[in-house]
Amino acid sequence: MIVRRLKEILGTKREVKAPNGNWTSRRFLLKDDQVGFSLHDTLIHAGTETYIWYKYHLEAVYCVAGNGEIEDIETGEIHPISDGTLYFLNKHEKHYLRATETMRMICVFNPPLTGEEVHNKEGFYEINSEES
Ligand code: 9YT
Repeated sequence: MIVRRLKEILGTKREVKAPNGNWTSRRFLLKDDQVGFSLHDTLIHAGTETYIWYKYHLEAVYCVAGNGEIEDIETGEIHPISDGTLYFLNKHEKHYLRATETMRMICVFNPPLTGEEVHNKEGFYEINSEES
């Protein structure tokens, strides 16, 4: 059994901040934990807009606090997000994530992140295809 608490993650390598300051990701489970996915408690900071395209990952996101919206760039659809909203990027959708009020999101990635990934210029996390 693995038991971890947020206070044990804060200030360690498992707390990853976006270089542009838009989000802070507290990574509870990573590839090394060998559970087949990674699980993060992520804050999307108020007033930010982030372009994201998870080219290699599937991501499920469940909002437990705050509010904002996600825009599917291809369709132009905008979905409001608040406590109790789940979205799942099952088609690697390019999107904008906007936070009106800081959003706390529980994020699950498959394949799992390995550690300290941040978005590259194209908005995705690199992957080492030999590893996964
Ligand atoms: C919801 C989302 O994709 N936010 C960006 C950060 C990412 N989820 C992470 O690494 O925790």
